[in-house]
Amino acid sequence: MRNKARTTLVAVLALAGVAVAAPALAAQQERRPAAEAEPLPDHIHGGAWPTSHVQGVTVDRENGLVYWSFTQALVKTDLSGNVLGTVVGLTGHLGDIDINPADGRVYGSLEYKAEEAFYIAVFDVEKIDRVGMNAETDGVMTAVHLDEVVADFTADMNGDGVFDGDTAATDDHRYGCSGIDGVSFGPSFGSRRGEQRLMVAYGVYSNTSRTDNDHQVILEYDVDHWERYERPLSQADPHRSGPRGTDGKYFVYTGNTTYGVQNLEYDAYTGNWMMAVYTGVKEGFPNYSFFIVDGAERPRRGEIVGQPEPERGRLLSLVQDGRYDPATGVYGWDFHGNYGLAALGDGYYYAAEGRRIPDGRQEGEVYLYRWTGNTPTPFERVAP
Ligand SMILES: [Ca+2]
Ligand SMILES: [Ca+2]
Ligand SMILES: [Ca+2]
Repeated sequence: MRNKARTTLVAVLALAGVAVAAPALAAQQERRPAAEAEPLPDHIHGGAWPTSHVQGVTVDRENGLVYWSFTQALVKTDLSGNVLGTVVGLTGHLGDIDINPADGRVYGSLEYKAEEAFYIAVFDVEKIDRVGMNAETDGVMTAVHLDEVVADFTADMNGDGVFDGDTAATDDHRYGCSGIDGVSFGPSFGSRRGEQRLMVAYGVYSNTSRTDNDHQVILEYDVDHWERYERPLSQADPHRSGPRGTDGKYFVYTGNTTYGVQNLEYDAYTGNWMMAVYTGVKEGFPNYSFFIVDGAERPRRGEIVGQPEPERGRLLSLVQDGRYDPATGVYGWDFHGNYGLAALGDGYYYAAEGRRIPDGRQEGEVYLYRWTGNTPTPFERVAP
């Protein structure tokens, strides 16, 4: 990365007519087109905010921009961490985010559990040009409601006529669904060159006393015609405009985790889907912190094991590498990335960290990693 920065600088000096030590021919070869993306820094600080912790990051390499989800705010910075604007006033839970390559907008999971309302928030990020823009009234955010999530979240699984609400200590919530968090654009499972789809992963409550919560659940949506559903969001009166169904629903057997897939990220470099979680606590499972879904393998129909009534669905496979637990057949790795994970191309990634600082605000930052494929941790930090 540093070498690249240096060669670019040499090229710029050469273009500006400044004498450089390199021979003219070499300098010419080092010229890069104007659209060449800025080099990726080893570290970017996303600021400190009066919010909960950082939940997701996504990078617009072409324009040198970074977007940060801070649970109640979306923050826009450049690659040096200079704040260019924020969207605030979210009273729900903004989770993971991703840029839609087709329209350049940022899509994120947004939950209002008490209202039983679950959305994909769509941020018109080009319009974010100052700190403190309001999510409801400044025309920078719309939302699309996901009925499918409500149906599973509110399912009265023990049939007692009562939905127990936002609690892990219940048999309610189909598949243990606590809402949604991880999101990523990428091709349909089993088709690397397919059209880009939005994949949305469930949150799953941690509960060791039931067997129907051992899968990650991923919903697929074709967002090409979502304009018809997009509405500004009034949080006091949450709308229900969105698609009835999904364009696919998939299950990945990992064992129960604590709140499901925190960060979902399609990695074009490996062609696989990465899932960073808060580890599970169920005995009998390896409780890995990081899973990778094989993006090349077509989903296969099979039993979604552990359900109260036998149920079949479309199952995805974990990449058969890394750590392995023979008792459950689960593969996985050790890595964080559950506060933010952005695949940058060419085997480079930003992984986020965050913490509360003494004045009560939450700071977030990312470090640059490169893929190694090693076990137990398949990434190494570029700068120690
Ligand atoms: Ca119930
Ligand atoms: Ca999260
Ligand atoms: Ca993501």
